[in-house]
Amino acid sequence: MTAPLTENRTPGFVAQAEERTAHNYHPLPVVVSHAEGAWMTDVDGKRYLDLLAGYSALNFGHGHPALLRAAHEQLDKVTLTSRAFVHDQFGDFCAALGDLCGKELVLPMNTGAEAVETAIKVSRKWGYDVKGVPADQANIVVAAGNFHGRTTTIVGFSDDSDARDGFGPFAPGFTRVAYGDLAALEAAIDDNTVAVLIEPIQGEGGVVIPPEGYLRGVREICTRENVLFAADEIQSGLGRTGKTFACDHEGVVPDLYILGKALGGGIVPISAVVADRDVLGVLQPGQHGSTFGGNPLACAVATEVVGMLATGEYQDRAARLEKVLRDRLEALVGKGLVGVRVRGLWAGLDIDPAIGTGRAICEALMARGVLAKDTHGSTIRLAPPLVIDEADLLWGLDQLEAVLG
Ligand code: IF1
Repeated sequence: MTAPLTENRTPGFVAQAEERTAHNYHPLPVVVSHAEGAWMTDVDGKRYLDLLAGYSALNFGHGHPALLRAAHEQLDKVTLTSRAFVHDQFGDFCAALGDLCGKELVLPMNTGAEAVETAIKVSRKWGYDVKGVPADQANIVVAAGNFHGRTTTIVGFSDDSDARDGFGPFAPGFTRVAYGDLAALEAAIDDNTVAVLIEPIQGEGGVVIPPEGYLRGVREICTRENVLFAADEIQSGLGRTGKTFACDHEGVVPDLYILGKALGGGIVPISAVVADRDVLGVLQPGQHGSTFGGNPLACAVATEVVGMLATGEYQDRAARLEKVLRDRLEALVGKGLVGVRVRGLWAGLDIDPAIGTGRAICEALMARGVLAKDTHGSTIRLAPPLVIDEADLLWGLDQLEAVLG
């Protein structure tokens, strides 16, 4: 679709997209054509500050030079071999990611949901082969308010009716307990429990941070009960909260790290389950796989991502800017916000319903050149790229203050 830049090209693109796609999203009417760092530019040349960062898939911003360089170099060599063969990017990626996590083995997949499904399969097989759970009797404890992806297994243990209703029947073997409640979690564990699967901070739930000590409690209970602790760090991990992993805030090491989103640098989907040999070693050839899992292009970019995280500079930056974010947002409580939760460069804002819905606030922010996303009801999640300039972050928060005012 081409037209002179002078006229407003957005409506045509919006209508075209709406006409030819399933309506499983209700996107804001902005049509992005370019992006760099924390900024996106639409088809009419208007610039927007990106405070969503692809739901934390763009922790390093749009078009990070080192990541683009890694992608461009690999594009001209080989991009896909399948796992029927080895390739020269694979071992370096697995070693680098395993070292970042302090674990022995890596199982690469593509999407977050695939990695969560992989963690569920591996945990069950570990239960049967190692713990001695009777065949097909394994259960996994999950948290209320969870979001782990959109497959039917995963939505089957969701308590979000939008995500779940209409997609049954669902897989058995999951027990849901209140998030943050260690007594409920302990009570839900029985002899057939093979894993506890939780987000260290719940993203879709609106950046819900559990009580201090919760993650240590989960760790202690799982160790004592011989149950795997599977941490879904797909959104909370890789620098977002000011640490490499959200579990690091409590000094907790899970048995399985489930990673995705930013691992692909905002360029290519790659996810992974990272664990020691006593867990991932339960898999034998032919028992799990993926056409694109661990492909050369994704591994080349992800190895660069891991290298960037190994310096700690992005984590430190998120930790430093957390104070800026927290101070400005907490000052808005009672002035349009009724609740704020902040950890690193990640915030959940509860909008005063009297002011408007989360969607209405996001539309008003869009008119001011800021892009954010509402989650349930009147909560908005802010997750800028970790590379955002402090001045740009402050400008974005100025726009939020103006919209709430
Ligand atoms: C959508 C939510 C966020 C995730 C965690 C696994 C996955 C996700 C903690 C699955 C994915 C995405 C999915 C996307 C919007 C976004 C989202 F609103 F859906 F819930 F971020 F909060 N674990 N989250 O956050 O990863 O398969 O998507 O690669 O489905 O609308 P995926």
